[in-house]
Amino acid sequence: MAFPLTISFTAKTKEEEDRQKQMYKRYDELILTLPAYTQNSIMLPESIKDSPSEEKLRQYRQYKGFWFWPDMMLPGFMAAKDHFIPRPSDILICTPLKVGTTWLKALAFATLNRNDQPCKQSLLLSHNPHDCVPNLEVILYGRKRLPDLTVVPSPRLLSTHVPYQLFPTSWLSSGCKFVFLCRNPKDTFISYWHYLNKLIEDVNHKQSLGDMFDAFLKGVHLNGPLWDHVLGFWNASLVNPDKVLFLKYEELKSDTAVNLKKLAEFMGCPFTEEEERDGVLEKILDMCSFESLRNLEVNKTGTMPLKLSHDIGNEVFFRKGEVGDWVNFLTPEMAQRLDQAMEQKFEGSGLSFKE
Ligand code: PAP
Repeated sequence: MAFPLTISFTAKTKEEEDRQKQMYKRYDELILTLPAYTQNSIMLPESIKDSPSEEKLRQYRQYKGFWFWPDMMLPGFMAAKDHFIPRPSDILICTPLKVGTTWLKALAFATLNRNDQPCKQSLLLSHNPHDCVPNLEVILYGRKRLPDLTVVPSPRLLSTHVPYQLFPTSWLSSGCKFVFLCRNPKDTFISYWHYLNKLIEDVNHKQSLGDMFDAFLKGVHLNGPLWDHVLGFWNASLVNPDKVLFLKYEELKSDTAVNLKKLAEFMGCPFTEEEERDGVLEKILDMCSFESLRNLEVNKTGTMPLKLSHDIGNEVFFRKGEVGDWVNFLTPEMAQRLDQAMEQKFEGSGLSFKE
């Protein structure tokens, strides 16, 4: 496989392909036995009818305490959990949705590959960051066939939206590194609300802010409860700071250079004094800025291969890119409820999202 994505698959014979299809079928069967949240209530598996693909965006399944899209994420995660073998040199970008993953992927990719691909020749100029740093559960293992990742040269830069608590021992003991990014929960929620309603084409199925807000506070949020997702990585970063780097979107915004240096050091490729003098860091920051990425042709007109009935334009990943946009959507009462809930959840952890 070369990056960006041309995935080669492990199955070389028809028999092996059939065996893998059977395996994915078993995952699907298991997923149908999981509790679901749909149409604003948690439903038991037996009461859920098979639903069209768009409805599956509004329906989550709960797997080991976390909520997932049943179609687009869970089978892929189950396959990755059982078959992905991390190398000690791998770097995994780990995020809940809508916290700045696209940006972090661009920064990490540009930094890690800066010798082979100086900014002027970067693949990021012609490919969306999600194509350069593929996601394990949605893209690589989400196609009902196992990808052959052994052909990818080290260090492999991959990503996942799966919470730390669900990582199998094989990932945790592999020695690979995890870079985690999170964001103020109010902005995360608002960004996700916009995103979901972009993915849902049918106007009758668009999600109201109020319904989604109530669900969010109950913990029903893609790859959430958000607080558990964040705390999983937070606690791991305290125990194992060499293996888990914990970053916040707001800090990345307010001092991108400092955080980029931190990221480079963590990935094992610190910027040299000479590089700093030559402005290598600034060039990466410029190339990965919201305006630069958003204005690239590929991000204005390109599309993303999500398993939906319609194409998703790459522009969906570049909405506003601001801190505090929640204020334009949440009432003061909603904001207060969310703040209080988060304060409670994070109490005693040493983690906060004070503004
Ligand atoms: P994903 O989970 O679908 O990959 P993700 O990239 O994590 O999405 O989050 C998208 C958010 O990051 C968007 O925030 P908004 O909805 O509040 O606007 C998007 O605008 C923002 N974003 C994307 N690229 C950048 C960037 N280069 N700098 C800052 N923010 C960015």
